[in-house]
Amino acid sequence: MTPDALSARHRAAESFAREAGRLAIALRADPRGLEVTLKGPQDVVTTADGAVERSIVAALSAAFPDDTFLAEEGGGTAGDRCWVIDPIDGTANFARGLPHWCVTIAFVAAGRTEVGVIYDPNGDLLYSARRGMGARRNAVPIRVSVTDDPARAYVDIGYSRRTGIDDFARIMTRLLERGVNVTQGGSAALGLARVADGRLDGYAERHLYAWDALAGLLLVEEAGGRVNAFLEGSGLTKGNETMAATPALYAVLANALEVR
Ligand code: LIP
Repeated sequence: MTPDALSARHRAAESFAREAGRLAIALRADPRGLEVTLKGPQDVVTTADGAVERSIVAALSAAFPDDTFLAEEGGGTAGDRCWVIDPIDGTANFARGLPHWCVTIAFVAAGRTEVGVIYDPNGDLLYSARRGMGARRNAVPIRVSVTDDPARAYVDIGYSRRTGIDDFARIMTRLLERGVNVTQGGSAALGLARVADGRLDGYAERHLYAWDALAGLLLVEEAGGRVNAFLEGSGLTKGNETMAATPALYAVLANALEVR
């Protein structure tokens, strides 16, 4: 793809992510209320997720009619030029009015993430990365933290019912035994964005879908962090393990998840 074609998609992702965030806030505030349902054990979805996703897909497909889409609610097919969209990442928080959720949009070309955008409408923070061109928060360059000591590290470890409780307990135990401070925010994308801007030192989760992870992983990589090869194998369509951290702490996460 030409640099111009990627720049056009980068700008579009930024403006459509902002618009989508504002729509989600408006739907959340709508007195007619949100319909909240479960699509699996503790896997929450609201009427806003679908509405916001349709608005993003409509805008992007009007701008780039030959591109394909893979989105959390509507699914899709992963072509050579593919938009990967999670309209509301952290839906469980969103449904409860907890301000820890975001809009996340990634663009994958020829099997590689080229653009990643995460918009946090609660903080009005636009995280944005383009491969090879660094990462920014509200247009200001960001870097991962310099933390290298596990006893000073603060990481976010995600969990879903797609993976085993014992496995999660072992991961937490290994990290706590290393002296690491652990939190669980409930939004993988926002957790990864906060690793990219240095406010957290790492994020890991046994299984995430591409729409949860890709934009955040590119942000961390472009901010000088180390990430796993999420798109290896069938990562784009089936999801994968997710690990992202400062270069010095990556091995601590990999050890906790027992992966190379
Ligand atoms: C969520 C992720 C979270 C994970 C949840 C879910 P959603 O995304 O952000 O890290 O633990 O299972 O996948 O469903 O809110 O878009």
